[in-house]
Amino acid sequence: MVNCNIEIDQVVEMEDLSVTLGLLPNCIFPVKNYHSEIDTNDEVDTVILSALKQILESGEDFVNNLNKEKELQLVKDYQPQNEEVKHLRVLLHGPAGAGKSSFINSVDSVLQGRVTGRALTDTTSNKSFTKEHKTYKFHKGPGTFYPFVFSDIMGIEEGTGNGVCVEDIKLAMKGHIKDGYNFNPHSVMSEDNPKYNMDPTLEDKVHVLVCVIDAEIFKILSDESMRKMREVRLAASDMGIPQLAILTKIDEACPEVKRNVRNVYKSKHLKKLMDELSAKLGLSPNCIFPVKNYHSEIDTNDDVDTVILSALKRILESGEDFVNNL
Ligand SMILES: Nc1nc2c(ncn2[C@@H]2O[C@H](COP(=O)(O)OP(=O)(O)OP(=O)(O)O)[C@@H](O)[C@H]2O)c(=O)[nH]1
Ligand SMILES: [Mg+2]
Repeated sequence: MVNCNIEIDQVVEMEDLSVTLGLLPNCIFPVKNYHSEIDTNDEVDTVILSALKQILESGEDFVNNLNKEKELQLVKDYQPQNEEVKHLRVLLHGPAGAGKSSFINSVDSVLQGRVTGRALTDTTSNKSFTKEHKTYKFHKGPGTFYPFVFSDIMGIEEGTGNGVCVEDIKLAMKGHIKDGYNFNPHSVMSEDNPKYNMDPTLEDKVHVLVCVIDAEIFKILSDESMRKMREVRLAASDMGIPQLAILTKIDEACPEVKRNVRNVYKSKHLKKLMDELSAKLGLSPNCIFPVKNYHSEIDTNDDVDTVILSALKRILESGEDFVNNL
């Protein structure tokens, strides 16, 4: 970026300067410095501020990108210390439509460096779209995978006979549910079901439980849905499984974040939402991560990658602690 003084009578074509300097025209700012004035004035302030704002934003982009690369490298280098565990298993649960499948796609997108959509998502229904238990591995290179997997399940819904049965989530946590099992909202999986895993290994069992919840609707979730989520949480606590939460759709909940995802940690509205969610779920605020999923984007970008990576990093750290203390 060039801080270029342009005399009023000296007409400098920005395009020519851009060619001469080899910089894009939007990286060049015409500035009139204070040099002989006694007082400041609004017009001069405005051109100076406009250049300063861009300078700061470019610096922030650079620092954010360094952070993103650092966190991405940590994820790429991650290997469970416990040699009995080839991969950590992360189970996502939460209300229907909260963004569980989208979060799996978002993690995949960050790791692949392009927007992917392996886990099918749904835009219209308020009933659970995901119906079966499915494990997602993430490609690291040809024929190799990251040492963590995500399990996607049916969403929690209000009322009996709707959404996943809480008892089925408990079975999933214990590793009893094989991939391809179609959840039945009316009845809990029985031991004679062919998809019932009688003898789960350490890798079939869940090492981190992540509650995925939509920032837009969690305040109006019924007491019954909250009760179901609490029951899952208490069962996980009994099993010693670490728990985190992801607050999705922060772009819809906060206009500042919609404008720029980087405002996520500055938004007072979001901070308030996180505190409320913390009280509702009984999870401490530092276990709740605001996330904007990739849902309509064509390309990945550093800011969205960064919020997804911070959540992913904490998920892996929690799982690592758990498997090291078995
Ligand atoms: N704006 C916005 N939309 C999102 C975000 N995350 C998910 N969505 C949208 O929310 C809708 C539901 O997302 P899903 O990922 O299918 O939700 P789910 O939790 O898997 O839902 P079930 O499978 O029905 O339990 C889709 O239309 C997504 O595109 C987000 O962070 N921001
Ligand atoms: Mg889903």
